[in-house]
Amino acid sequence: MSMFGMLATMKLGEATSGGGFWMPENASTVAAEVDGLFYFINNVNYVSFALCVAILLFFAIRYYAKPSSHATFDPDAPTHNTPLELTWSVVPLLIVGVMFWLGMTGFLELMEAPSDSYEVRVTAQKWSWTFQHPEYGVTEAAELTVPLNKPVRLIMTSSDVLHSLFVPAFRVKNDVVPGRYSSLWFQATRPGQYRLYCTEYCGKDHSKMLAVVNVLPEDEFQERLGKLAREYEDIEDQDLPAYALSRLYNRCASCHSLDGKSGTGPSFKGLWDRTKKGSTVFTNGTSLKDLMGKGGEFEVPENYIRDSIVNPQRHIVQNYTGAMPTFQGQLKQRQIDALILMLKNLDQLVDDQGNVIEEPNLDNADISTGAQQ
Ligand code: HEC
Ligand SMILES: [Cu+2]
Repeated sequence: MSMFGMLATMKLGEATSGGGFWMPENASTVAAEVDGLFYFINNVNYVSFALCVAILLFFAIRYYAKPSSHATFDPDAPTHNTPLELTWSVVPLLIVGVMFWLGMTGFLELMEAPSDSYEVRVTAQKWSWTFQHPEYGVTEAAELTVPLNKPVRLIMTSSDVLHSLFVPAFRVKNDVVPGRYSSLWFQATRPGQYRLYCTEYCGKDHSKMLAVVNVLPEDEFQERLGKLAREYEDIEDQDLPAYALSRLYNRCASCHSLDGKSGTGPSFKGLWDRTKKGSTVFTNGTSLKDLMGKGGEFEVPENYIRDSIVNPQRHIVQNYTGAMPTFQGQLKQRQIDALILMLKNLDQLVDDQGNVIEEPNLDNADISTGAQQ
């Protein structure tokens, strides 16, 4: 056991799995050590604070100059005391040395992922997280499924600005930087769902940049990822719109509402009608109508939607900016089709307020995705 672990088990604090006054629940192998060091430093602070105040009060009272007494100086009074000075220098030095040692070894432990770690690629973008599992060919959004009791290494990058990934229950955090890779590792010790935050202010909807870490026992984990890997293939065409709404829309939700309110991007409500009519106007003054029809850029309106998802910068809708990231390579063809069908059948999937209808009636759903580009 490392010194860190020893400290934690010495019960210097209340590092229980349910968390304590200072700390949230803990669910990773390093959490007890991090908490142990935190409580150690905290307790040293309490003791030294109490000691300083007590000595201060003692001297203030003991040597209080009464108004009647004249200040007299005793030329033989002690001016220094070597043992005393050594004590108050060496003891704190040792304590601070212990803090440094524990902090440094713990830091090094956090930096170096075990070589048999399960790898996940993380992409941060305003204002969502995507998690790719190369071993399974699965991309998750807003949810990260990981195996229990197995080291997991996140290899992270950002497609826009600086973000930071933080899972309080695991006591791990690292910056996610555009144009380079950073990494993080943890080993979850308890199954369950834990909050994942962005902890670097990254713009307007930073506070919505949340995800859940779903820790599953190894066999359930494999089953779940296997299922996710086949999910969009196995699904009936008829069910694609509902699939897109429940499984893919969370990647669009931070910018596109379902209730008609415009956000960073236009609301999805009414988008299909507008697209079909070609009434959408772009920042350069042209309208979608000019680009549609035989020989045009988009022969069918479905292709405009498809292009908006993979080439969002090509045509920018009036009153909006080019804030949309491309989903090229992140969504499979069939998933993009599913999104198109979701937009086409949105009226059947959500009510006027944008609330998801529990059991939508899609018997007459329009499930044609138009010609492929
Ligand atoms: C970071 C914010 C953001 C995210 C996330 C985002 N979009 Fe967008 N989207 C925009 C903005 C801004 C526009 C308008 C500018 C433009 O045309 O590119 C837009 C435009 C669109 C349009 C064209 C709208 C129109 O009125 O013609 C479609 C379709 C679209 N997005 C689909 C999606 C889908 C599907 C997703 C999720 C898979 C998604 N977007 C995710 C910001 C976003
Ligand atoms: Cu962020």
